[in-house]
Amino acid sequence: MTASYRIVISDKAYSSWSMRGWLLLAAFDLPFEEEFVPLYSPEFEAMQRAKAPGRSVPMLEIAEGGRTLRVWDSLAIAETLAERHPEAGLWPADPAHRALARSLAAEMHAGFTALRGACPMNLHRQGRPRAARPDGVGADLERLALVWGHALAVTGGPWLGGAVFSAADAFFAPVATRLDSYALMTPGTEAYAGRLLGHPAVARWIAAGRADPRRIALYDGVD
Ligand SMILES: N[C@@H](CCC(=O)N[C@@H](CS)C(=O)NCC(=O)O)C(=O)O
Repeated sequence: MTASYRIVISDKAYSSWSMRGWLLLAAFDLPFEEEFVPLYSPEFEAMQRAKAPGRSVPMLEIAEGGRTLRVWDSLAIAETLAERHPEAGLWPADPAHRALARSLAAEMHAGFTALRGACPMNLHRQGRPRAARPDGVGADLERLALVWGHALAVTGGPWLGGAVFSAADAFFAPVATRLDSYALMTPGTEAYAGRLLGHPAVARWIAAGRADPRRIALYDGVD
């Protein structure tokens, strides 16, 4: 049975969760269409009503056998695509590396709240630190260096799960953009973050985000 994929996403410059969902298809060469819904807009609210009970982006729509399955939440999208396409390599083949990659993606999904809250993704911002570094950001940067360093040492890199880019790397891609945007690179994070920013699918998203003229004052106004 042939399935077709559509990923519902928001502004490429600002929607970090959309970036993760999109990468889970684009970085693994899975064919898909995009549906764009602007953040903080009546269209977004209409999408939430039309596609309830899912209410957030990214949302993956799978059209198959005359019905449409909807999967919202980036971690659910990763697991659904990995299950449907074992050959695509969303998770590493080695069980130990796979356990590590899953742990890292889950920690990213649930954590790093200080960094995420204080430094929202904004691809229009480059190399400009916050006026004052909010509490908790330093601890999140130390944690990043620790878990990235551990994964790269255990798997041999250059990606978190080993030789091949996996869903764990996709989950951290928006974090790498924040390190760049807010000048937060550290000796323990800059090599891997730089590699991540240079990955072809990641670079494609970033270029599209920077080229998008729609600006959101809430994020552009961060000091
Ligand atoms: N846990 C969700 C978070 C998704 C999320 O918060 N997306 C934001 C946009 S970046 C959103 O859709 N917010 C609207 C809402 O939650 O009502 C995921 O992993 O996909």
